[in-house]
Amino acid sequence: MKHDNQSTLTTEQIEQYWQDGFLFPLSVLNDDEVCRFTNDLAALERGEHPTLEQPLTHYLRMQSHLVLPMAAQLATHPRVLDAVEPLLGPNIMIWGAEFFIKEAQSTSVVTMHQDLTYWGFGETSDQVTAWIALTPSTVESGCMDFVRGSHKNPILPHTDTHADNNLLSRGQEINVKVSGDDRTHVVLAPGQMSLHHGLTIHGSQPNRSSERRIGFAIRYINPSARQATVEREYAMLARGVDDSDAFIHVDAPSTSFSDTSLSRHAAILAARARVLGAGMAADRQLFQTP
Ligand SMILES: O=C(O)CCC(=O)C(=O)O
Repeated sequence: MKHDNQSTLTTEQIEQYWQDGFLFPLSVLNDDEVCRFTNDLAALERGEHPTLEQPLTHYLRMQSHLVLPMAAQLATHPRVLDAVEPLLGPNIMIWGAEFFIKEAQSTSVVTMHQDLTYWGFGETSDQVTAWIALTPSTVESGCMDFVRGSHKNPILPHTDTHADNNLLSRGQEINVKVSGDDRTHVVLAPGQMSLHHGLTIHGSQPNRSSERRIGFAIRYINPSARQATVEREYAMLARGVDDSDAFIHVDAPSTSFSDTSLSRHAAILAARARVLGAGMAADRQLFQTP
């Protein structure tokens, strides 16, 4: 499918984002790029990578841009950053990047939640998530659902479910009933993306289609974001400068799973687990389930 690539947001789109807490669809990758990134992922899944200490999904699901050049390339893609810049300003950092893969006919879900609940940044607008579809993201394949205007709420109470089929780190679910009418289905074609605010209530349903649903989520922050739980936070500078001294900058990897990038990934994950796991029951782990 062909799309016209759009590199910046219009005034109406920017207003829409602040009004709704999300914006979509934005076309960011052309067909060749979608093909290249899905082929790169398929090669990794066929085992075309060095021997790893953890299963591949461990690296795909958490901080993939630290160990995979293809993930860093997606996260620093100029057309993605051009859409983020009007929301965050000229200085943009990557705080996290993860693949959300739902196999065909699978029960995997993402329960309704607000991202900022577990990020340690408080209720800031100095962050935005870009979610890029690499395969069709439809109601049938379990696209994301957003609750319009819900980013105007504070962080609301959540419950950890640690449910087997939940793709979130703690299986977290907001303690608010969200009816079908409240859900805006985020239907995206391959190469399109959505943007959402970290207070926007969102989640997704199982994939009932015969195709995999592959999304790549990038968590962007600007240098004004402040991590409450650690003194200096790790981040990768994607555009502009960071003069804040509040971040330890990490470079994009030049090869997949180099020894240096793997040890940095492990160190950052250990630091991040203290943030993401704050307040969690002591006998539980993040991503406890496969
Ligand atoms: O991929 C999904 O279905 C949900 C992703 C999500 O919750 C997020 O990117 O914040």
